[in-house]
Amino acid sequence: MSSKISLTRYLVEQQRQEGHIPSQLRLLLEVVARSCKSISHAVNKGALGGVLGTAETENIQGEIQKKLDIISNEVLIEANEWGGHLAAMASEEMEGIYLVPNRYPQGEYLLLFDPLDGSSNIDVNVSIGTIFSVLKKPEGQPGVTEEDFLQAGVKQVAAGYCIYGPQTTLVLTVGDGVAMFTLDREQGSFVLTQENLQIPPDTKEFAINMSNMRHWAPPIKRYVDECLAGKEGPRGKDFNMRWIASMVADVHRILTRGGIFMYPWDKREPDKPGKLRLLYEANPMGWIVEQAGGAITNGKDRVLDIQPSKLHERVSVILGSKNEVERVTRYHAEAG
Ligand code: P6P
Repeated sequence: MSSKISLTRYLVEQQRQEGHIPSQLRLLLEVVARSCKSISHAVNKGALGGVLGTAETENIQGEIQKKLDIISNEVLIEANEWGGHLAAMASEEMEGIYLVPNRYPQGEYLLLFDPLDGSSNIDVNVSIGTIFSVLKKPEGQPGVTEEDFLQAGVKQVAAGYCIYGPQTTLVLTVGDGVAMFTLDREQGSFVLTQENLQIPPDTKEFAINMSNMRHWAPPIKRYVDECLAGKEGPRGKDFNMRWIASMVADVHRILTRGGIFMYPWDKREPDKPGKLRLLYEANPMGWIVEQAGGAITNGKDRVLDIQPSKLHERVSVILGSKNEVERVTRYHAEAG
């Protein structure tokens, strides 16, 4: 009988073999995984749990919060604040950072998360997810400030997401490839179901919100027009299109079978580089994609090299199959 490898065993073996995961980081990742299990339980209850609909409040992004946005944020805060592995947290749902209360021991890690990405899909029963990123608190100065969170994506020590779909699946990297764990509801534990995921370098599937076409910059328009031209066009092959409006679900598909995901700059908000957030969406998803052999740029530069200037910084995102991302980047360079 093939022995099931739990998340705990996987992390212990990673710690033992690769030295990638100090004990404090392993503990942190297990607490985050348990938080995702609780969020999955609340999401799966839906109307039966009275958790659908809006909370009549706005988050820092000016977006109306769903009840589950707030529940998920609270689950992550309450589960992680007492363990002694964190110094502070930052969330898409909160304006400022959350310092671990003095009554608890302080740790050396910083946890950033989008507690429930794709909220517009909650009430229509389409996959949503939690995205998380772990940084080390900079050495030296006592206490924690927002500045400590402003680290480039290459500084991450762990990144992952949990998708709440037909299965609840946790996807994780600590810098040694990408592993996938499926929640075994009978055991109540995440079981390793795939490791060393690899994104095919080529694809016939692109993901973008086509309703924004008239707002795109020329290089994006050129790339999508060529995909739409199909085998009679310059690409010489037909393309398929997907857009789930849930980054976690689109990225999960790309990790599983390849593809390119684009949320580019557009002229609706010319002073903003894009819609997605750098610290708790693009960086964790970008590291996972790179660890699986894919690529992520903002059209010009590698996203993980970007030095953040503020906590809720936004960024243009082009990620997925390496050869397609490089093509889009080339089109930006040719456009000057
Ligand atoms: P649009 C969800 O709100 C999100 O941040 C991502 O998960 C998703 O890819 C994108 O926004 C969808 O945006 O403009 O198509 O609704």
